[in-house]
Amino acid sequence: MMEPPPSPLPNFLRNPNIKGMDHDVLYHLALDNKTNNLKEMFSDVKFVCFGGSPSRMKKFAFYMVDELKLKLTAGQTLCDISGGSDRYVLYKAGPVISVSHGMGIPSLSILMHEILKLLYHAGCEPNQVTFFRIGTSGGLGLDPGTVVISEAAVDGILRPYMEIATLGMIIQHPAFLNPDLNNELLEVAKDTDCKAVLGKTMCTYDFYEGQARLDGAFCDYSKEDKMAFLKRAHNRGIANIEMESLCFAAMTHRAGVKSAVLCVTLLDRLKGDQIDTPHDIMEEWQSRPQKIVASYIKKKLGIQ
Ligand code: R2B
Ligand code: URA
Repeated sequence: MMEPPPSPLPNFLRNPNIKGMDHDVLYHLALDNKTNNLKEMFSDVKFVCFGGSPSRMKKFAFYMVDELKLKLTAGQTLCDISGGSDRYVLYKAGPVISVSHGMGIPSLSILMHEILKLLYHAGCEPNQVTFFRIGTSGGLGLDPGTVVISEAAVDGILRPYMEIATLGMIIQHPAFLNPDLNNELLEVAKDTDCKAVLGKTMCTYDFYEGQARLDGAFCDYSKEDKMAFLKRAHNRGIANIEMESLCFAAMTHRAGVKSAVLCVTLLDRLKGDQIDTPHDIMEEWQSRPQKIVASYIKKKLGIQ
């Protein structure tokens, strides 16, 4: 595996324009730095947990309230701080933000810009905050329900960078994740009832053709082509396939923020394409990355 280049000096923002703006609207989060006292609201944030689904991230926020033994007084509940927008949900449980990112790189990328700006306005320090993506994926040769901790993220043709068309040019942003954090997460996972493995993650721009499915609305390849592609990827160390890890790894690396991607596998893509596991089993599987991250956070905060 390629050695990570030295992380750039931690800095949520690499944009001099923001410092010169006295009003900054985080449009998709329905927050801004004038109406909202972002320092008061968020300066104590130490962990930001991202996941695709709004309801899953709401559940995770309440789970963290229990795990961190936070006291909600009678009549109090957590509210969606971004409730003024229906793009993402954002909850805060003590030092933990739980936020939904929708599906795919474009949706995550918009959110990531606004979360990094939010933490900047709140006065947080990049090297004091850790980001997690807790999500779902299709596995390669793994029992469904296994959690994959991504050691690297690559695109659909196995390249370790995210490409963004910027000013008419393709700019490549290298995607790197933190090996020390991954090892700590693997250790923590051993104390849970969740099976976790380290592996490379393929991040695609599409769920169907991008992931070599045979069951999309279009399919111009054979089952043999599909299997040859997936087996080739598997032989090169790809353990799972999803749709955001590349952006997550690239943007956190660019900001100098420590991050990890933990995705449970919902099926073995070497055996099929359709996700038809009963809802209750799937719910339990989806809680597994949450359990590992919650244990890690508790350990860091010294909570038993
Ligand atoms: C995992 O699941 C979603 C597609 O079903 C996508 O957001 C991803 O990465
Ligand atoms: N998410 C994906 O992107 N792919 C899968 O196969 C399952 C979940």
